[in-house]
Amino acid sequence: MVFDLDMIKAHYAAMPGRIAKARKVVGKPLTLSEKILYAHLHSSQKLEAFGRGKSYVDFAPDRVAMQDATAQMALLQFMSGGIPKVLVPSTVHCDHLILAKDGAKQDLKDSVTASGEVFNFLESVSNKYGIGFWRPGAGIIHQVVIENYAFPGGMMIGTDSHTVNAGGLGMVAIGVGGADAVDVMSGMAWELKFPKLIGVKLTGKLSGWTASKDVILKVAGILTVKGGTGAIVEYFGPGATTLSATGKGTICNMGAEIGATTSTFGYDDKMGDYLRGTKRAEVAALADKVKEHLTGDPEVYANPEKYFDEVIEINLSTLEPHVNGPFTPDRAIPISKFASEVKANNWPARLEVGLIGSCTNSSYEDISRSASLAQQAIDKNLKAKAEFTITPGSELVRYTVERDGFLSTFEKMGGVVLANACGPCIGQWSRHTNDPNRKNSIITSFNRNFAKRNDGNPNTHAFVASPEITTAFAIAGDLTFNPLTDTLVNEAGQSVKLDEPKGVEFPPRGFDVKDPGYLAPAKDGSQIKVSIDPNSKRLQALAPFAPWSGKNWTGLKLLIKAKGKCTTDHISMAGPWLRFRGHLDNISDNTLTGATNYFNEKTDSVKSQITGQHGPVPATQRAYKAAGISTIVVGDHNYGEGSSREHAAMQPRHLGIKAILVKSFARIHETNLKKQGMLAITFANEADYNKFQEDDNIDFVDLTSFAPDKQLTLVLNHSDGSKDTIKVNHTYNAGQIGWFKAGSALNLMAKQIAASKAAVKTSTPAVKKVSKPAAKKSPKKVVKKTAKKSSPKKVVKKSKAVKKSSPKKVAKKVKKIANKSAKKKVVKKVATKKKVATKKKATKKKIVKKSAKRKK
Ligand code: MIC
Ligand code: SF4
Repeated sequence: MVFDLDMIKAHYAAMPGRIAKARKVVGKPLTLSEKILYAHLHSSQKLEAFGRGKSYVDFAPDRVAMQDATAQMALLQFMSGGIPKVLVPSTVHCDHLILAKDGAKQDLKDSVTASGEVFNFLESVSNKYGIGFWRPGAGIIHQVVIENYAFPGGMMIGTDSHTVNAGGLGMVAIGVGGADAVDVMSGMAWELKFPKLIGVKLTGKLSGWTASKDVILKVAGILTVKGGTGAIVEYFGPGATTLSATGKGTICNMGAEIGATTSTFGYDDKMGDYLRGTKRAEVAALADKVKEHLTGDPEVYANPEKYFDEVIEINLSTLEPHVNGPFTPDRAIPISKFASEVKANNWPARLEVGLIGSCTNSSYEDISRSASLAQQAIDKNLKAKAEFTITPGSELVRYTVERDGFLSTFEKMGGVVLANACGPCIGQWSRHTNDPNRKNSIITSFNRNFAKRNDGNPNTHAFVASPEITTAFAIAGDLTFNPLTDTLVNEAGQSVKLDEPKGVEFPPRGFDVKDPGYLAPAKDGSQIKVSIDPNSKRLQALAPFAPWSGKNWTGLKLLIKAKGKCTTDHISMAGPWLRFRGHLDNISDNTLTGATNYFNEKTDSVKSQITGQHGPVPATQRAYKAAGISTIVVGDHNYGEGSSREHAAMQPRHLGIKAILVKSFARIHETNLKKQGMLAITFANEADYNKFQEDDNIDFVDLTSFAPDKQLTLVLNHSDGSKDTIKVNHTYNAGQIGWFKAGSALNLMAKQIAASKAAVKTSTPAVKKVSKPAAKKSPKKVVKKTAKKSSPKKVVKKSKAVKKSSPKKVAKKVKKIANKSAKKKVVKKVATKKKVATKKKATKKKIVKKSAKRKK
């Protein structure tokens, strides 16, 4: 089944022309990333040579994906926007809310019971608004996307940081917060700072124990958790074309761990094979026809230093397997040095659990290579010394590897097959342990290993490695074992050695699946009712955040000065808290509970300036809110690293925290804060972090002149009567300042939609006055045009309306106007675009119809 083939066709038809124009304007050969970005400019975005790391640019992504834990908030926001149906192909995937405990069947059943209310909500919202729905058990979002939706040269966004996985099929796929998804689903432009470009040249060929995962483990070691911030990592070179598409996906997936905006690879035969292998031969044939546009220009790859901001070279032939961790994904250790590191750091050498699979590493290739080791363990009479779990990424993979006997091989080795879901990767793991605080080691083929992430235990040392290395360690049960060189003693007391893993990229008998778990939405969902029980503990309708008062802020208290790593897991923990992802007030009770207080080095213990006592962060903040006292959070580098969860921004906002001041932000989190109307600011002088004292009263003295590229000034009034005045930076552009003033991006959007609706009511046709957007057509428009060709009558009827009055343009127009925050003008200007207004409803209906048709 090929989804949205018309959209892909239309995109490929338009891509060469768009790229040629962009090349002319930029004035030099283009990287793949630039080709994809320039080919996806929003219709209202003027084509120019954008400044990397500087220009804010409006894009029109081809599709949106959301997973259950983030979709709840995204869709609650979408519903409040008043748009009848998504205007861009979108999907929801139920994967995060499934608790791993006893094995796939039982766990799925239990989770569907425990989270039925949420799954039903997501299903009915999807049905109503034209969103494809993947049921619990269908698989993990990124594996399902690469198997069904990703296509070379496409652009998508997803409400999960590992959306980047689709780079394995040559997409620019970017993780975002739910509010961004709302923009795209509503047909508005999606804004992104034009990324910098990091080129990674791969030479040589993988062999033996080394796997694709080791490429990204190595890159993470080189670039660290913030080295990719604001950049796209583009892989190329002769080594790149030797890697399978899913191997490329693994590399791109974990690119989220270096903060990269995304990672991607040029289209090659391996991608074509994967498309054909997953029953998308039509897409492969289309891609083949435009293949020179689906990779960087030859001049770029011949002289990468001239075209990328940074270039890294890795020789796959000499690359060693790596193990990264514990507690951070960028502590990269080659396998030859791992045993000595384990000993030198006193990490627990006994391995308790090895976990393979997840969205990062669960291809047929991964599973078959790991199964070859499991088979050896059986053949060589070795008993696995550690527990071992397997998480298939999708039902397609699970069904196929079960059919081909791999799952039973794992089970013979003592492995437990978990549901096709995130499970232990996101703390949805009811781990069998007698002491939840014991110091212990686990190893996974996942991507993240922050403290407490997998099992909530701060003393679990989680290491990340390839599935092959993970399986070998699970057999050995000992982290000082080197599978490449060492022997193990089997049940008969003999010394045996594991041979190199072997596997195949594709199932020799092809992929198969009985029930992929997909539900197409209703063609017309207008009659579907979505109701939220006001007494629900899991779901809560959203109330808009209050707009900015227009005044400077004075007398803010310091809620917490966070020390060191403060990831989104520290700000809004996952695991058991995932159950409240649709209930903002309930989930706010975990706000910042993982952050370390600089003043006492404890987590979830801050001093209240009301009582002088120390207490939990959420309760302290709620007391401030109740007393009408505003607060600020201060933090370190790369604040908000990790997940795309906008809860990490919405919760502080909901609890009354006004500003987050840090040394640096992770990209998605900074945007999420801005979108939710928070003030996200950075120290102009990092050392000023030290000036904050526990009892400070903080004043913002020039917020009333908040403007792009202009520093803000804070006065710290210390309890001894002394003061410090400090400068802070921000990256808000004029539009984003509009979000701040309105209270949130959503507030502003709702205002604009209301204004455009009002204009629809009051205006009369004046077609000729509509100004034509200067730049290119959005991909969607091309789809419409293509479709039109097949029904000539309609072409005549629709062409003007479609051209001039797409809701997208109306929305964009209104957005632009509203950004100037002249409410009166909005109405006036929109009213002069009378044609736009009168045709709006009709056009919207037509588009909606078409997008529904495109769904399978
Ligand atoms: C993760 O891997 O951390 C998650 C859970 O998938 C998150 C999304 C979430 O918090 O819901 C992510 O990566 O964005
Ligand atoms: Fe799920 Fe883990 Fe992948 Fe996030 S990284 S989508 S939690 S499997």
